[in-house]
Amino acid sequence: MLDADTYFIYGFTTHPKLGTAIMRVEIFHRDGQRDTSYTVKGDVDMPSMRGAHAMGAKPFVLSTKGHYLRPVPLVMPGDWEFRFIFEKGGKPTFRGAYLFNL
Ligand SMILES: [Cu+2]
Repeated sequence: MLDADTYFIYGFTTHPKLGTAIMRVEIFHRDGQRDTSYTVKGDVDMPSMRGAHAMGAKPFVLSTKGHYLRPVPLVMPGDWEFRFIFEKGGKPTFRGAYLFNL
């Protein structure tokens, strides 16, 4: 939940494999209305090689469908971590991390 009335869903658009995957975030109000007022940023890294693959928190691009999309280069097999930052009005309001294995 981003707040009492707002939630998000996320996931790669296709099962991630070596190469470039696309992380997708969608934000909804409880009534089902899409919310595109947030800025979503993300970064990816390997916890076992902290810093080796990080690029800094880069903004997702908002698609015409209201999907937040960010390309994620996955250059090695192993354990990865994607970190999310949700911002509203220029201020971070939520941070989260997603662990996955390649
Ligand atoms: Cu690595």
